[in-house]
Amino acid sequence: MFNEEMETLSIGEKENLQLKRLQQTAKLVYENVPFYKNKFNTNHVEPKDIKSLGDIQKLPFTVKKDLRDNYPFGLFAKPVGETKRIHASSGTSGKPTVVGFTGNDLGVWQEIVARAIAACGGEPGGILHNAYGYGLFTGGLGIHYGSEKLGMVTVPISGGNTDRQITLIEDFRPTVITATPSYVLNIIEQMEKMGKNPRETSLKYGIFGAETWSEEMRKTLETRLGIKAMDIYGLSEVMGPGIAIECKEAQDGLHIADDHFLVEVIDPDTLEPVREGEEGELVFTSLTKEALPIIRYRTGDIASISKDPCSCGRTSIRMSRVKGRIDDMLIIRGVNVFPSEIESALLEVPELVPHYQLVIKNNGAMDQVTLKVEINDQFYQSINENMEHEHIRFLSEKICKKLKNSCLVTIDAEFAAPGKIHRSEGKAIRIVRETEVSLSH
Ligand code: DLL
Repeated sequence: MFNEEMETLSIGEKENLQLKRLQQTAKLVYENVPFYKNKFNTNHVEPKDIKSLGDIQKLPFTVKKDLRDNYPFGLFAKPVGETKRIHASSGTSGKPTVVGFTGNDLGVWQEIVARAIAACGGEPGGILHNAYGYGLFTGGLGIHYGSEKLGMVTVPISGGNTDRQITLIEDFRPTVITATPSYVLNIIEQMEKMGKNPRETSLKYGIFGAETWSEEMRKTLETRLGIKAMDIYGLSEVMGPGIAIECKEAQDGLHIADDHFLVEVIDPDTLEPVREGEEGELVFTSLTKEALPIIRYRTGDIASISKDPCSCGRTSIRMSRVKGRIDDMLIIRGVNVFPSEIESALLEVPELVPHYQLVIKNNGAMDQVTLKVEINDQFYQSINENMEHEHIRFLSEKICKKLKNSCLVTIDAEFAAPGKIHRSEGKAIRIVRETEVSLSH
């Protein structure tokens, strides 16, 4: 069904396999992608120079801009007619980044997602409710085919239409739900509004990712939905969901599918590797991809890796939860803060619900940031729906102190009444320019 053997290879066997595949990949791109041939030549490296895994450092990095500059198919190693499917990510500006898959690539992707779902408790014959968006985004279809490969009955509900999601969860009785963590929170709240108890559904496991979320958010979702929640990581440029997955046994770091992807962690400023366990930017090289093999792709995601064995028995390298994207790091009076750190602090304040946005007023060397966060219903009633109430001021002081203690920054907090902060149906938007604040009135 899925390749358990690969998940428990000894380190030596794994490294032999990785080296062989790395050499093949280097040859594939050198011979078929002019962009890489030029870059290899500039670095004075040829595929035959890759004699050990450490030699990967001789190879050039790839960044998102390289995909954009070669839009749409310029980095493909196969004629587009020989591929089977195309996905794309919209990005914030300019052209989307386009990625392609051969039949073999799709097979590998299915397998790693099937492995991932199995690691989280999914079983053949069980029902999986897939609320990741279908379409060019890799979340929906990526999970879909992996789930089918595992033998799960797959409900392709996609994101949105929350009331219908709730009806189908009640009627079909799935055991696994897959969605962004922010959208799951949205579903939970809607259930509660409808007078239902989210803990009473048939759901047992959640597989959440595609956006940064904190350990505290995990606890919140697990408690409110009565499930075990696991983190799934991936990105379209490297493949899609399933590059790494937490196991339900340990819930402690994400197992990287390192038979298919080689990971490095670098200092984003010096581009030098950091020591094992230290945080840095994740960099991935695909080892088996055919349509769009990718060399040393700088993800922009901050995490660390560990080679320590996991209690579940898998031997793969594990990565930590992603702390955030380098682009999303705020520098507030000289202190670096990620939205996920602010989220962790907010979740400890009982008057709040974790719907928040960080509004950047001035994006120069120093960010001026205002936190917009929603208060919960109970608190809203206790202040008679009066947002000028003096308890709001007390709450503001309390949050300021909390953020000062836990994140070492001073951030002004503004409050929104329940339901007033934009709800996501996919990836939540946590950082907004002042002109883009999405408070609905
Ligand atoms: O988000 C693929 C995916 C779909 C992953 C469904 C997991 C579940 P992209 O749209 O290309 O692909 O966005 C990739 O999303 O570089 C990270 O910044 C972020 N991201 C993905 N998974 C996680 C996660 C999909 N578990 C970008 N934790 C990545 C934190 C994540 N950030």
